[in-house]
Amino acid sequence: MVRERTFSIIKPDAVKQAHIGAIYHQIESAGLRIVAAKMLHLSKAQAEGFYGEHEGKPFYDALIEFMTQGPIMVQVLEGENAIEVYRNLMGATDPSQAEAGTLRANYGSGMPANATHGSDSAEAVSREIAFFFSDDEIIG
Ligand code: RTP
Ligand code: MG
Repeated sequence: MVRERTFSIIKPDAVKQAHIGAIYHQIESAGLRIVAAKMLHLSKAQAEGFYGEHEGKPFYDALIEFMTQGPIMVQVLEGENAIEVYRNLMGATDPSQAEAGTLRANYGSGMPANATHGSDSAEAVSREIAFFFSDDEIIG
C-alpha cells in the first residue's frame, strides 16, 4: 500500500447546490484526508489551462463554459491509493452511468455537470496540484 496524494475539484454545479459538506463527508469517510483546500472562481484562461488536454474535443467548449460559471472548491487529498480510491468514490464520468452511492451518482446531473473532478494518474496529480497550490499551502 502506498500513501499518495490526489487532486480533487468540487465543480460549480455541486458548489451552487450546497453539496460541499456532503462531498467532504464522503471523502473523509472513504479514508482520505483533506490536506489543502480553497474556493475560487476560474477565469476562462485558467479553465483552458487546466483542461488543455481536452482542447479540440467536441465537449471542450461546453466544459470551459461550465467550469467558469461559478465558484469551485479545489483540494488535495491524501491516503492509501488515493488516486484510485477517489476515482472509485466519484464513479463513472457520466452520472447516469455512475454506481449508486458514488459522488457523481449522488450529486451530478449530467455532462458536463458531474459534480467532481479527480486526477487520473500520478503525472496528472503533480501537474494539477501545482496548477492550484504552492508547497507551503499543503499540510505535510
Ligand atoms: P474529470 O477529468 O473531470 O475527473 O473527468 P473524467 O476524467 O472522468 O473525464 P474526462 O474525459 O477527463 O472529461 C473531463 C470532463 O469533461 C466533461 N465531459 N463531457 N459530453 C461529453 O461527452 C463529455 N465528456 C466529458 C465532464 O465534465 C468530464 O468530467
Ligand atoms: Mg479527466
